[in-house]
Amino acid sequence: MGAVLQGDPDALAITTIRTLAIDAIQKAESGHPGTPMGMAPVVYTLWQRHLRFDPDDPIWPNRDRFVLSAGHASMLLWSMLHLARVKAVNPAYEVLGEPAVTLRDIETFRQLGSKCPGHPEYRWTSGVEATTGPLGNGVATSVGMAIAGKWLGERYNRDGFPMFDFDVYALAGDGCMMEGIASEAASLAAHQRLSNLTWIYDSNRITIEGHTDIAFTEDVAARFLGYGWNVVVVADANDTDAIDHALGEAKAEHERPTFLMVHSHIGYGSPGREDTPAAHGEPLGPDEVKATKRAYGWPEDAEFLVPDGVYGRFAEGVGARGKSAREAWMGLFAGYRDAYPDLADELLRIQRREPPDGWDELIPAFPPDAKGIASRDSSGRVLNAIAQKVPWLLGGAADLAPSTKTRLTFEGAGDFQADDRSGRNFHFGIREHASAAISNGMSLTKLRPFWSGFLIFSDYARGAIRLSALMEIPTIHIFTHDSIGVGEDGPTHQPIEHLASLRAMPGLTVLRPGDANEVAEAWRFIMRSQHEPVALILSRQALPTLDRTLYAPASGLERGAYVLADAAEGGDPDVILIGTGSEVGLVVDAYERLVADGLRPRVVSMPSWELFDRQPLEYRDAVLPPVVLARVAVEQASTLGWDRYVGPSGAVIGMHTFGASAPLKELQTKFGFTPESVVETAKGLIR
Ligand SMILES: Cc1ncc(C[n+]2csc(CCOP(=O)(O)OP(=O)(O)O)c2C)c(N)n1
Ligand SMILES: [Mg+2]
Repeated sequence: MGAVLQGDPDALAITTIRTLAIDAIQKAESGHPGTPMGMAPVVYTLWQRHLRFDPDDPIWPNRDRFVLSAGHASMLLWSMLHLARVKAVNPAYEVLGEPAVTLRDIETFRQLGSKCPGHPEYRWTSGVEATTGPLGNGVATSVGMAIAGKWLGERYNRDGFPMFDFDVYALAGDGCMMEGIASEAASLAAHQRLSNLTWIYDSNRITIEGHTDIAFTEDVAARFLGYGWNVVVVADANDTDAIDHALGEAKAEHERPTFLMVHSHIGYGSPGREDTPAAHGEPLGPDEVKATKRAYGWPEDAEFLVPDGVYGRFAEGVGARGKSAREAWMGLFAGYRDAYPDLADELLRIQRREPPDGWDELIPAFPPDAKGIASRDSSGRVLNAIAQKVPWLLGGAADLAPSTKTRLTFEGAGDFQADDRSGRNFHFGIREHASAAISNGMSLTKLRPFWSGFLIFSDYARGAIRLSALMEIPTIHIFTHDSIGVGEDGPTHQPIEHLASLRAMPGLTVLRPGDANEVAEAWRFIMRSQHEPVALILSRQALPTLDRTLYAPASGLERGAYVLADAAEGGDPDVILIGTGSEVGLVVDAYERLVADGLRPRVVSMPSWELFDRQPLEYRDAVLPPVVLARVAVEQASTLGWDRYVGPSGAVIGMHTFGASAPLKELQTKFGFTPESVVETAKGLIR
């Protein structure tokens, strides 16, 4: 395998990174060689001379993080993980002896089963800190990691015990810089003075359609200066000493995040492709591969070559530094455990994604109340009850906390700011997409973050919500003002298709609790989830708190749907009314009217499709007996998808248009969300 090549060992290592990328992409006949070729020296210098990352334990809590925001350049990361001999970790967080990425994985880049997929996939390949590819999201996620680093340091560091002082690095391209989410996140990172954060900007001035002159002519460095970043420019990506020096400057900066702008050449070294858009996303082609290897002084026929000494070079650099840093930390932790057993216990629980004992002790039970309480309000109360017991449950809103009721109000909750890193209330600003991505970054650092906004604006955050689902991380997305129930604000603020679109997302659990006690159960589910993001959907308007001595207990929520009220003994119901969220109270009202009319209705509260779909068939059939075809679902939202629960002969009372600006009562009448209309529809179905 190995071959003796002469030359500077760092230069050999850098060319190995470049040629592994070139060969893997050529063999796969797909991929993005240009940026691995251009940025290999930068990433190599970062890892070799600065990154505190132990390949033998890639989940060590105080490791520096490296996020490849330019996810299309994945071969750069695969080469690094392979050459640094990073070890695999299993889902139980155990480090395995085997490599995270083998040469064989690189040879099967982009093929089914390879640990080297097209873009970095968190969970799939150890050493990947975040799933990236949707441009801009990686850098925004890195802001959440840096925030988490500051918060963890404040809570857990003690004199002589710097348990958390890690740095976060993200590599971004022109595309990341153009995306709005990066601007949102950069603005907040500067406001928060995240000096532990460095973004490396690969300024190669090329994107897919051509030179950036066609669409991107702003002064990016000036923009970051304007945000309040420390801006450092490196004129040549191949100048490893200049890169080293710039990274040192980033490290020495204690007030601001650092924006390290590196001028580079996409496809560096390829005689025919350098500085062209073709280098971005096409294999070089067999002839150009050879020509490029010749230009590098590399054997032109060698493929997937790792010359003798290259693994060793990585081991002496990132390997040795990472090992000694981790070992020192482990020693520190042993002392910390003795001195601060409670804090050490918290740290271990955080790593295992386990809440503290007694986390649910303060959750209130809500007494029956016909007037009721808005689910945003009951959620705020439950959240505060849990957060008092779970110090690392923290978050905020995109400038809507007074409306979303997510503020933590108990003594000492505080506001997270540059001058108070212990605060647990976050002001994300009016930046929904970044709010979700930053929360993802906090969750990837094992905190338990929530963020909130109006359901209508979940669209703005959708890219990052999707990544939380793809990564299987338990980010808590809270959305209030869930329907036309918003009333006077009108159609711009009334979600219609949002529930359907969130339910369409694999891996995201959508919870729309129907009263205050279902809200409490929703939070119990959320806190038990370790790998599952949720969208918690809450009302602005009051919802009656059901009398659970008359109706079934709210604990049925954990099964997604449950029989809330049923026909008297003696056989199947003659109609099933299904409601979610604010419509549960409505169907209960209709139920009482049908009972008074001598009929045998059943009410099913269905706060979560996803949880219900997971139940065994037996349970699902018990809730929705196949013989009962008369079914009415009521939801103030798009009807899309409800046919699977009501069947071909059922009915759905839902929204088929946008809403309107008017008081809620008038809207309910206009759009048919009245007990009379539910009763009439139900009666029409009963044969
Ligand atoms: C949000 C998003 N939009 C579009 C794409 C498709 N895309 C992938 S790479 C790319 C161009 C990126 O240019 P740049 O960041 O400069 O990377 P370089 O070509 O320099 O490697 C585009 C448009 C994407 N991955 N994500
Ligand atoms: Mg570019």
